[in-house]
Amino acid sequence: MSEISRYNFRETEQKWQKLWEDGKVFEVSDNSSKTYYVLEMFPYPSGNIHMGHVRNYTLGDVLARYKRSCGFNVLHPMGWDAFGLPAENAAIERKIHPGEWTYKNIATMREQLKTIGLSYDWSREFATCDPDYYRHEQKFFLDFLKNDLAYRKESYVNWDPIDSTVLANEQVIDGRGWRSGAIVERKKLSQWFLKISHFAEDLLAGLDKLTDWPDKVKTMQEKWIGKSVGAKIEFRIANRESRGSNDSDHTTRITVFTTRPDTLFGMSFCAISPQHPIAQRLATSNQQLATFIEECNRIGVSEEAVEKAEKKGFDTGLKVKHPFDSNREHPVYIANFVLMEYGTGAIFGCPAHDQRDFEFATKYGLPILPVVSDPGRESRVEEAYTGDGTIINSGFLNGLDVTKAKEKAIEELLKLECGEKTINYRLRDWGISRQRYWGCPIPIIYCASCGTVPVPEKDLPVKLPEDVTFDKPGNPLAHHPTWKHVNCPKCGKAAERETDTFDTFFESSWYFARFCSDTSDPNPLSKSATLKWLPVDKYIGGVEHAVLHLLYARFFTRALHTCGYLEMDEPFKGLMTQGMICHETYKDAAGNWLCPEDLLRNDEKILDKKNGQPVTVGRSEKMSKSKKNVVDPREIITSYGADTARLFMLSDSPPDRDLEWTEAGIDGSWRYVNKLWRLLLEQNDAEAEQPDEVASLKLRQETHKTIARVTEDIERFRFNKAIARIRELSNLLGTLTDKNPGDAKTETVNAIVHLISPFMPHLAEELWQQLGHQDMLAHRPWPKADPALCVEDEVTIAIQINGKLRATILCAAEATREEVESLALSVKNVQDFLKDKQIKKIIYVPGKIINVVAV
Ligand code: ANZ
Ligand code: ZN
Repeated sequence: MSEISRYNFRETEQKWQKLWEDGKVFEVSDNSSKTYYVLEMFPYPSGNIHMGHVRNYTLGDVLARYKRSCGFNVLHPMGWDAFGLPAENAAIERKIHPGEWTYKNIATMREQLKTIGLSYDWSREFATCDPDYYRHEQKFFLDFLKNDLAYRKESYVNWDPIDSTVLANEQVIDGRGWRSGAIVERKKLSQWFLKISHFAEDLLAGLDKLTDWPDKVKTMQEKWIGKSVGAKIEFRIANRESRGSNDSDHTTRITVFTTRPDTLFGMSFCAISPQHPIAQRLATSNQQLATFIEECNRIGVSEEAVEKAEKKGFDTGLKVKHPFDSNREHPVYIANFVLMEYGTGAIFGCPAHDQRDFEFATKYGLPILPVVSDPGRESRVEEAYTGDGTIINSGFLNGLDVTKAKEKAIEELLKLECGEKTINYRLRDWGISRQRYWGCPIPIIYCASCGTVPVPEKDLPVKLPEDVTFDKPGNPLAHHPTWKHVNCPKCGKAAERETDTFDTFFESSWYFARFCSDTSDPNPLSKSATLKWLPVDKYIGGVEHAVLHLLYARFFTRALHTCGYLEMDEPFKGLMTQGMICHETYKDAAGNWLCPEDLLRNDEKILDKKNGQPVTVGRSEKMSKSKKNVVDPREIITSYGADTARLFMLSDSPPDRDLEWTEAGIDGSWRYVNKLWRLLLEQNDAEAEQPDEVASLKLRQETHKTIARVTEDIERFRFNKAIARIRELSNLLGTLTDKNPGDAKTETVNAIVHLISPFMPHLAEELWQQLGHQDMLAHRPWPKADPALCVEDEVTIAIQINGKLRATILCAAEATREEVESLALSVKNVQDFLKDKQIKKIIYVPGKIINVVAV
């Protein structure tokens, strides 16, 4: 037997990475129509890869490699989501240009990604900050304008008065700007919007067809779209100041949106938003009211902030008439909990059946009249009843149930011409203007004479200027001495560019489609290429993108379809959301977080390396810099190799679950890699003897069953199970010491090498070569299981009745409990014994005994 050398992962991994790259092994070919598109959410080039990236890309890589070996023409590209705020922060903090910082990071991260051995087609790589990429989205924007899918309007934003910038809702923490700490204000700004609301119904209906998406993501999108069926009701203002004949609707009526027209008789007030036109008008002549509105504006614009704030109202003195009873009049309040951006910006309040209205009515001493019978009324205190019931105290609606009463109320409103059925969506149009430098410039010019003028297509791209400074707060594009000054494309007079840039979600809304064509293609989206590749067969990424990114991409696909660029509506056929990577947390005696490297492991004890003090071990949490429980993938790959890291990531838990990173786990994977190396090469070395027929058949059966199961497991994204099955087969091979299965061994060895190749591609290629094969494993077809060798084993099961053996049956070893039970109960002898008895319980010992307890 020749000496088997130790597995040298460093040399091996580099060797194969180079061979794959030099041989352009993973470059997509155009010669096969059997296509498969695997895509992982592309990274933001922050500087270094983290474990979450490694998991995400490894999951995609397994699928891509597997599908390729199944004969698919696989598209598996990678690029960079390269615009964004961190680059500007780096510019401020380190005085480095955002572009330079970004491209440097891309170079670093590209090299780091290459050490993982991912089967990307790097020829399609791009960064979204390349003018060659963003010029296309400037063109899309112009097309959206033409197709009435983009518009400009004044809207309220969260404004940070210190950084003089708009903040996203997520950047407002406890009412303060996340960076400056300044109290955030509401401010009215002119912003560009994309009309995602135009597709609200279609985006909702489309979810039903996404059968290969996780339910939780679909539910989140459904909630986000937030369809509410209800009614619009117009209330006449009873005591308005007379203004003569040119009264607008705003001075004579208040229109509300309600989902509960059945509760109209329980109404006790109307409330309008502080930003409602009536409120604004009244404030011009009422200082107290103006102050109240100003206070409301300080809450910020997010629904959450409004929800949390104490409910407050301001009585306008106006009264509205009840539509069903002209004798009733109700006060009109301005209330801080009414959002201008939802429905009509006005409500009617029914305190008995809405908790917020209840609190409001209690605070301001307004009547609380129940109109839906409440079975638990006696016990309910200080609480609105929101359940179903029979309508009471409601004139012509009395006696109806809630659903019927809603219909009847709407019928009546229609007759009275003061209301109608309506559908409202929570989904708002997407505000895409950002007062930032490091984003795609919005291709618009403002001219004093011509107004808003789109940049002519021939002048695209509108490129970002290179010479910018970050020494002043606010947007560097607005400060730039020359950039924004242009001549109006229409009249030629001096005009100014839009200095806002697109929200960075704009870039990630269509990158998957750009990957379909060669980067040299001057068209943004080639029809034949997108028809060939889209929708993406499997999209893999974090569940944190369940709404924004994934919804925007679905919207963009529809919008680009409308504009004639694409032929389909859904971008992602299949979606897989991976779990997080977690790790234990550690704190020193003073309560400060400690990194895993700061620890000294002494027997059972864990001590602080600095001072030998005991360390408190906390629960496992998502790896994060703030808790210092991160493990750097670069270190893992340097000390164990990429395959070991991949193996651990894939085998520890199912892809959609959280993964617990442990040193013991990575060590275990390392040992298995080495064991497999020796085991498979040893088998190859064994001398030929007279084979044992029984052992041979048994091994062949196990091998083919494993092929079948692993194939099925990969198809179903059960990578951890697939690996467990391969381990079982390799264990079996390792225990075949006294029997000689002959050639079957070679077949098993080859199968194992093949089956591990999507998971541990370097190790597999090297083994394949060491076993004497000339070709590359990446070019070989996936092994096929022989069905004749996959028949399941049968087991004999004893059937007992009250503990006494009455019969035996033969069952497939894989049979479920239900199958075994029904088979057992169908046996004649068993039926005879049970004839006059009643079955109390059936106890099943899998694969052995079934005991029927009967009296
Ligand atoms: C009267 C009423 C009576 C209501 C009742 C509820 C219960 P969803 O389901 O989320 O669509 N509403 C309408 N517009 C609003 C706004 N701009 N800001 C704050 N609240 C608003 O909720 C619809 C309900 O939310 C509407 O139905 C309205 O209150 C309130 F027993 O009208 B309801
Ligand atoms: Zn002009």
